[in-house]
Amino acid sequence: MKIVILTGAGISAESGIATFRDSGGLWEGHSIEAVATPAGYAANPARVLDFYNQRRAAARAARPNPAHLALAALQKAPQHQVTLVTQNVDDLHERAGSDPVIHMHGALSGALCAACGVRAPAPQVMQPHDPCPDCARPAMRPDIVWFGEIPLHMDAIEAALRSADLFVAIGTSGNVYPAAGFAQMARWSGARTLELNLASSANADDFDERREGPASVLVPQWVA
Ligand code: BJW
Repeated sequence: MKIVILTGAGISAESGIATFRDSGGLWEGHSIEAVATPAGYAANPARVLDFYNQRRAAARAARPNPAHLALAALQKAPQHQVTLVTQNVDDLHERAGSDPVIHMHGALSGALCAACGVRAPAPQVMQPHDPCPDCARPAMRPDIVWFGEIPLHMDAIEAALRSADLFVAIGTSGNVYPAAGFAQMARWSGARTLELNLASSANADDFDERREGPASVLVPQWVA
């Protein structure tokens, strides 16, 4: 079976990584415009880098939970072809053993030169005006997709959605596009759609089946 899985912040919540829109989530303590837009970065790079430096440290201290581990096991099962797409910028899927993982919103482990476009590993602590290892200009920024920027690997994701038999969304609120449109796209192409989430999402109507509960319980149950 061809399965496309989309994960969001909810899958890493039980590893201790804050979500965005839940009570106590990241957007309660930070303005989206200030820390997750190119304009916010241009206005105050130190504030944005501090936000991502803190999140890089939090992700490093976290460990994969049973939901990440179950998906890694499913991806290895020979009877399925699993495309794992995550909106998350942590590396908990990789640390659970998943390979490949499509990071459509970038990764905390990466840095991107805003001048020449070269990608490089991010230092644990990024500072304003870090020099590019290739062109030497002081233009390194987090390799993260901010609002108004184009998500990564869209061609590969759309191809997988078009041929999927099953689409599964795990721990994502369905508020941010284009990811929030994937269930509908997969459905139009004939896939069954399943949502695993602690609570109802904004696009709950796009799913043939919904199961509510914590990812660390629901995902291993579904994979078994
Ligand atoms: C649990 C749980 C547990 C908790 N177990 N579950 C008007 C209409 C339509 C679109 C737009 C519009 N105006 C602007 C747009 C586009 C815009 C957009 O969508 N805006 C909306 C706010 C309306 N999108 C963009 O700008 C994107 N780019 C784009 O569209 O380019 C055009 C283009 C597209 C395609 C092809 C060509 C061109 C870019 C979006 C970038 C998003 N960036 C962020 C921040 C950067 C990454 C980072 O810092 O980490 O990405 S925003 C933030 O939201 C982050 C996340 O990846 C993303 C999604 O959040 P997620 O994962 O859903 O988390 P939460 O917190 O929202 O939800 C958590 C869920 O978990 C909840 O449902 C809980 O119930 C659940 N949960 N604990 C299971 N234990």
